[in-house]
Amino acid sequence: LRLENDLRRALERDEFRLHYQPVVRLGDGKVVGLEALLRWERPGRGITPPDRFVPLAEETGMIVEIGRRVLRMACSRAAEWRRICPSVAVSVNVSARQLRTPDFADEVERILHQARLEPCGLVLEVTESAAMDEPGEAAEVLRGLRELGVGLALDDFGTGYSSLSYLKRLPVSFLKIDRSFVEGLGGEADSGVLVGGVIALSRELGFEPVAEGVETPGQLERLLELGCELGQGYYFASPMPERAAEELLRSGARLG
Ligand code: G
Ligand code: G
Ligand code: MN
Ligand code: NA
Repeated sequence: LRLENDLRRALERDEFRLHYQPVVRLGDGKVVGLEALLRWERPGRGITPPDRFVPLAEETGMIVEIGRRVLRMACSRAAEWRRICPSVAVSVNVSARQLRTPDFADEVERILHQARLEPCGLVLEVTESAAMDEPGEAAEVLRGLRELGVGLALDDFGTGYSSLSYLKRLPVSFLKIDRSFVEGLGGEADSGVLVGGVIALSRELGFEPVAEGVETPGQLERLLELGCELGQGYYFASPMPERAAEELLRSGARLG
């Protein structure tokens, strides 16, 4: 209850900020996207990461209002950044609860319009379990979003239990390979067969694979061998404040 009140106050005081982690082309380190990651910045108390408050925000429904703020912030940033780097897209994590809001696609459309952002400048990341939850409804909302022209990514892939026939019907552009798979690459018990399988499955379904949690040059090398072209992780860059992300885009620097 204490945390719930604090969250309400945080909304009133506008204490939510976004950090951004670059998504890069693995072949040359070019920044092709930025994933927005929510941070709660409390004066005098430092930064609270999302796993400490997103679950409660979901339970209480506050995630709907927080998520709206997140989308507004990310879309206005994306519109500015596309003037620096016209092909860059910003990804936003969307929770199951938001996806079940019946007019979610209309809201996204409104926010894109207000931010003057082309739909292709936004990618919405949905976890495999959120996409699966009440399959009919989620798929319907996802189709509405897809019709708007926003990109969709299936996040944390491999941690859920999606049926192949269901996956095949999802109107998704990207499949993000969960970092637990990437972790085992290039080490002693190399998980290359597994990751290779996920990459093949992804392409078979028409989804572009994106590797998460790339931390070492060995993992990068194996991902390239396995035909994965996009990724993100500490090896390239950690999530960074808005200002630093903008400087990175302006510099045009390659990462890695
Ligand atoms: O940034 P960090 O690694 O601490 O993120 C932890 C988790 O919080 C990740 O699973 C991420 O998807 C989730 N998350 C980050 N930002 C948001 C957000 O804006 N909305 C929602 N619903 N989840 C987020
Ligand atoms: O669930 P989602 O993929 O949205 O979570 C993103 C989270 O992963 C962020 O909280 C981010 O801080 C974290 N993250 C990003 N890169 C790496 C990495 O290379 N290794 C690890 N362990 N975590 C990472
Ligand atoms: Mn994500
Ligand atoms: Na993820």
